[in-house]
Amino acid sequence: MLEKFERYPLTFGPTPIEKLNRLSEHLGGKVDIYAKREDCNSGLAFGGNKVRKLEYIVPDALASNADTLVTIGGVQSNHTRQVAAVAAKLGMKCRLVQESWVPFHDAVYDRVGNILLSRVMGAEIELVDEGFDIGIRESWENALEDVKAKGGKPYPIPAGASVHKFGGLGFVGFAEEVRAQEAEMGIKFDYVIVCTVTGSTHAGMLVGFAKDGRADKVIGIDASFTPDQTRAQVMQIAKQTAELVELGRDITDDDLVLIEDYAYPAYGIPSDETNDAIRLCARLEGMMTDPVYEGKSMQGLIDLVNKDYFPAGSKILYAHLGGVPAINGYSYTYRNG
Ligand code: 1AC
Repeated sequence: MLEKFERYPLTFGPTPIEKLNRLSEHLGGKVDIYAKREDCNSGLAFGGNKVRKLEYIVPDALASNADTLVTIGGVQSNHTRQVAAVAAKLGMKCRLVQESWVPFHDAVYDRVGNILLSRVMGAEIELVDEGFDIGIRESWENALEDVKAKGGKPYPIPAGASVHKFGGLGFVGFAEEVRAQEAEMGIKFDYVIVCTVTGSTHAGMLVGFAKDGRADKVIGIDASFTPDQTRAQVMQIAKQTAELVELGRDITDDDLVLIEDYAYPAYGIPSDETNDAIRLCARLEGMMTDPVYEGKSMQGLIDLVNKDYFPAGSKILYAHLGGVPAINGYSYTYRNG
């Protein structure tokens, strides 16, 4: 599906798929849970899902002769950290707008984790006191203008690399990669679980899995707590990506499954149940998840298995998107483990 698009390699290659035996057994052995480890996809500052997306965006950035990647996210954004790493790797400058998307006040929240890594990688960071919104932000547009005013040539990458024209392609590639791995492993996954916020990870998968009739088997777990906006954005990106890759059919509302039940109490704030899921997964599998993204999709996966949402015998692929560095911002929450 992606042959006609230029790709700039930033990842190690196909990401590993790991069976989570102890978690599957702990949940009653009714289903088989696997994880696809996007958190292990690259040597670029701990990697993650945005690196996969950026592989299809970087050729356009290079062709534009830009000298500065400009993007936006919350204070503990994984996306901004991955853009900073890619800029460093390419020898470009990086300007990050980091808004106060998360009402969390750990004393070191803006000093550790993702933002620490971005600073060490040389990104110029602007903290902006604005709340959560996955849409196009004035602060980001101002940063683009500011780079120009100072004689630079900015390349705009929106939040999560999501509403970029090529933002969905990386995760179309994820679906193709899973199909090849299924063939090697001699199995087929019945469901894919993915955390959904800005939308292009989910949208790309949806288009990629639509090719073999599995779009509605991609189960998005909303972590935005603004699900209507997230749903609309996933649909918009999926439709546009479907056209771009010439899927041959439109994406419709029936293709999109987004479960809203686990994003509470707010974007970036873990509930007790999210924290329980993070601890359970860490203690059974040594697999770390985080309080913003994967902790919530892990909570959703566990709860859905417990509620028998998946028929017995299902094979479930949990997409680990690589959000773990954010956990450092929550040191007080996990002070006793
Ligand atoms: C919200 C895009 C998002 C990030 O890391 O900033 N996942």
